[in-house]
Amino acid sequence: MIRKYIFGKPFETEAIVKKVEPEQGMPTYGQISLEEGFSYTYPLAEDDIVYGLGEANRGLNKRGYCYISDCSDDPNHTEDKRSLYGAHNLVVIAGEQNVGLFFDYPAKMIFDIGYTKQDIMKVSCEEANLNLYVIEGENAYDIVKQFRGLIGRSYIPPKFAFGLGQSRWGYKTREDFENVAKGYRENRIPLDMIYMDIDYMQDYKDFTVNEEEFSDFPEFVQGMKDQGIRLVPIIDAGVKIEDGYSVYEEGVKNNYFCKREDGSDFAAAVWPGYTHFPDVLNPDARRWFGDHYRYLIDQGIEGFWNDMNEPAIFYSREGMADLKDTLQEYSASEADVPVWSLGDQVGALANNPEDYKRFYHQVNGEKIRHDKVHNLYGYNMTRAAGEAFERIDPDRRFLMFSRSSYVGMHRYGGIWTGDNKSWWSHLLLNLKMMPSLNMCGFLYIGADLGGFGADATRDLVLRWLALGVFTPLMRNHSAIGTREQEPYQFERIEDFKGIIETRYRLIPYLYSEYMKAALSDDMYFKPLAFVYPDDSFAVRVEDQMMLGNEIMIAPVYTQNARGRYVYLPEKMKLVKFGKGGAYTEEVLEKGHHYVEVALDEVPLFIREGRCIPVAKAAQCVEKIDTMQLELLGFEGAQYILYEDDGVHKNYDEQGNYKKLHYE
Ligand code: MIG
Repeated sequence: MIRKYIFGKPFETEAIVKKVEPEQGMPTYGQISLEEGFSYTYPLAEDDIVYGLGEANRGLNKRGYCYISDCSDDPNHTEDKRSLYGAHNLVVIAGEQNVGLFFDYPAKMIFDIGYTKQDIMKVSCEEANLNLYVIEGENAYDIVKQFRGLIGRSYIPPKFAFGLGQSRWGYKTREDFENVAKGYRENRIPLDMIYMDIDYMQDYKDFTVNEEEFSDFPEFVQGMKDQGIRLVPIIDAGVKIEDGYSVYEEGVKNNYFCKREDGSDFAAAVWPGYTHFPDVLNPDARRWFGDHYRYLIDQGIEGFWNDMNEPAIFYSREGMADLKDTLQEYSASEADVPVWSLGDQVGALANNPEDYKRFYHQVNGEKIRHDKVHNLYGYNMTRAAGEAFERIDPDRRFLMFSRSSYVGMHRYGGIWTGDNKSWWSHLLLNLKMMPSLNMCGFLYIGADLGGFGADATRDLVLRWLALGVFTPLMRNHSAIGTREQEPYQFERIEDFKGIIETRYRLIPYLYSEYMKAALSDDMYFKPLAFVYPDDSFAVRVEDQMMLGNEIMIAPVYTQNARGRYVYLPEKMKLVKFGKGGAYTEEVLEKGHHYVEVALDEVPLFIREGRCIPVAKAAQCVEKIDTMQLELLGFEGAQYILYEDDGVHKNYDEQGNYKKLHYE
């Protein structure tokens, strides 16, 4: 049962696709106050669990902290952070009373979930202009499924996007990319994608390629494809201000950039120097920006990642002018320079909330200040691309994922979780975030495996890859200046190869479960609580997840551990995949177990009475032989395999399903 309540004059975010007739009056759950902006208060019972918030910090159960939906470019995801890159305003309270709440509001929103007062959840925002959806259901899982029906089908990538991707900020020359391909292929390690970070562009200009390095780009793209590798370029939000650069000139001419109050184009410095932001909330500008992806598609590109779309700002002209004034005052004065506050002032230039009040969008003839719709920017940049793909090649799927997002963007692309660090705690954060993202519709998801910032160690990369085996987006990415972390940079490359081969062996199953989840508005990663709601141990487990309908995963996330404790809510078969196609199997009874896991192993647990298909490893997704599948699990079980060509959109055909029997 879904009820909609309208407060004030909401901005239509288009997060929801299903029409719900609004109710009169106030919801029966919780207390609403419209005295100072908007606030919603809900008393939490002792055993209530609060799920949701998608890409947010900390645990699966959000109780006990305060989170703020305010899309932020913050590369330090420490435990005290309240905002990350996304804004996913769904919370689901599970307990005696089960209720889901979606606050469809595009600006900053505060979720105080038992932080100020332990037993009170208070959700608030500055302006009482929003749509509130209240979902009643039997349990949290049921509520999530209803919510997913409301927001529309999740994005489906091409099948090659289930292969491994290698990335690093700093690959620049043609040779750099060729060396990555060589590093993989010479060691016979599977690989499907190499990501191109900002250095492939000419002076960081969107929709350009550095001509000197890539004199014949289509030939280079094709040469990689011949090795089974797709190149996936990055696109940044800001368009460089430069005379003669056509994207810039078109945008200026047609008023497609975000403007200041006085009507001039707003300038923000990012990688290219000063840039303008395409006004992707304006349908005409969105169409124009999206059409530019064609430039790379025409050269053989089939996928993209959208970055810096919170949008991130290093500094604005206004911010820089203020700072220069301050510095001048200091230099003219005899008094001591307050060094600490000077440092803070310089730091505050970047992603300054004041800058978000300095530019405007044009939406359906209305001028809207950016801060009032801030959380919709990344969503609409990615939507620009998604809508363009529909026009460019309506039957074809493209790979697309974004850094910033809002609910609704899940229909156009996936997300990666941004600039994590090579820390063990971030491996665990990666795991905990996945089901929450699924609740909000984001299925094609993953973190930078091995960690983006800071120096990785061999064991961390191996353990993180062993989790990445299961995330739909499996990509090793790292920051410039950090230790190189491609598999071939470490000793005993065969250990990396073994783990990555296990991914490829599991792709028929992972893809099939992804597709089933996407096609029925379901989850790919579920908390144990959603499958075993009556098991009091299972409902509190946050470091193990259900994947699809057959398996549970329990990655190792501590350094120097030889294994870990795992809770089995029912009898399961533990399968440990090792190198060279080897695996061991063991049936374990319901209960707590210590499971040994070597650094080169990938464990998974098959539920009683079920089985999964496993293929032979291959060098890329296209080479996986899905006619030769082995079944693992329990005798007598059967599995319905979903399979399609992985390229087109004929998802709903009967022939895509095949019944497999374990005999
Ligand atoms: O200011 O393009 O999150 O993945 O490597 C940093 C360079 C900009 C941030 C992205 C990261 C990417 C990096 N970008």
